Amino acid sequence: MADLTSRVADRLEPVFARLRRTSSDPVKSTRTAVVIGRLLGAAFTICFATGVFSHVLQDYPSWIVLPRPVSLYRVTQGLHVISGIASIPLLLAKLWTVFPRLFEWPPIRSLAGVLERLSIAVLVTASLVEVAIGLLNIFQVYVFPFPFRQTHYALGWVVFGSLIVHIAVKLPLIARYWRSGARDRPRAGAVVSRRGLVGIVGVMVGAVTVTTAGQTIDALKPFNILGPRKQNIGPQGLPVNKTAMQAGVIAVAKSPEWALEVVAGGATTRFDLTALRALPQTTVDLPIACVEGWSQMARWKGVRMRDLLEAAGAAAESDLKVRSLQRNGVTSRMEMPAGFSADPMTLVALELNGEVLDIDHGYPARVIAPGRPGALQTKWLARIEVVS
Ligand SMILES: Nc1nc2c(c(=O)[nH]1)N[C@H]1C(S)=C(S)[C@@H](COP(=O)(O)O)O[C@H]1N2
Ligand SMILES: [Mo]
Repeated sequence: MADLTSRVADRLEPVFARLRRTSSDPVKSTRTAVVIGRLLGAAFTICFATGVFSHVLQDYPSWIVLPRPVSLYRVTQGLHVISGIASIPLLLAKLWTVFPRLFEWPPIRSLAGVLERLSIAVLVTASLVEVAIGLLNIFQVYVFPFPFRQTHYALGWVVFGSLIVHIAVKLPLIARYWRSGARDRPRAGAVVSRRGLVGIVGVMVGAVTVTTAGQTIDALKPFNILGPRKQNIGPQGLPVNKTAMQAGVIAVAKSPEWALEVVAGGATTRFDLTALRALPQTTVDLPIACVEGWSQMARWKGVRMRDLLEAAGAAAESDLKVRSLQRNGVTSRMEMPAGFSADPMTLVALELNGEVLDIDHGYPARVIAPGRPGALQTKWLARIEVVS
């Protein structure tokens, strides 16, 4: 057995040595790994914090009602997707830099060394899968056989947890090579200087950011080449997440029989469009901020949720269960904590940007509330039930 191991090792060592030599480059130094690592660490930290925030908000916790500033979620989710996209070139550059270390010899030196390599394997794998499924989600490709949000969230903890372990293990090196004066190896013969490399990575980060961030940052709108949803493009000047056709609601939404049911204390009150239009109308400016990273401000007009609840004999401040005409899918139902139902900016909207709601934006009536993820701004309302 020992004989076999040493024979395998004898064969493997020159292979590793060759791979190490061909993949090595003076620019792939510890200092470079630290320089790119700090940028990647910053991007991952922003992405993780905003991601946890978004995940928690989507579970309608009544203990976290944050309606102001109205664009808070727009900013945090914009940052989530921007930092996630920016982390992709950083991650690739980091892997390129440390790749030769994969072929260090001997590969197994100590138990601590094995554990460290395992934690790096987890960090690398989880990071690659996390950014890949995140990217697919931005492009609305839900091909994976698992629920996106829960998987992306769980993996986020794996990435962040193993990142903390990685940083802790590498702390002495990080401290030594943090400052720009730190020199590690002579750099003659490098394919590119460190400055050059950081410059190239910077240009790549800039390019992917500028060509996508316009889906949420108004000033970058003209450069939004890759973001799938374009600001101001769509019916009534607003992008559409899912059309009425895709949701299978055209006939029911256009039916003259339509009426919004408000269920409170065992009694059901039906409000048809005429009844809704007869209630006091309020206009608010509120953004749609989609989890997929696009967002846009819009002007909505309709009935305040609190006014509607009072017209149905319920308290303005009520926990609600909201149902869409749409039959299936997570967006067909939504819960609204009392903190939002009582908010003077929360509307059952009937109009968008000065016109009767387009069918794709939720005609005859939709919810629009301040500071909530787009996925909770339910379109094609059918029923609002007071839970408590
Ligand atoms: N019934 C229903 N409501 C819905 C959705 C949906 O698919 N079905 N999509 C939600 C999502 S994810 C977003 S981002 C917003 C987008 O609103 P818009 O399509 O009017 O721009 O609507 C939300 N309301
Ligand atoms: Mo969304």
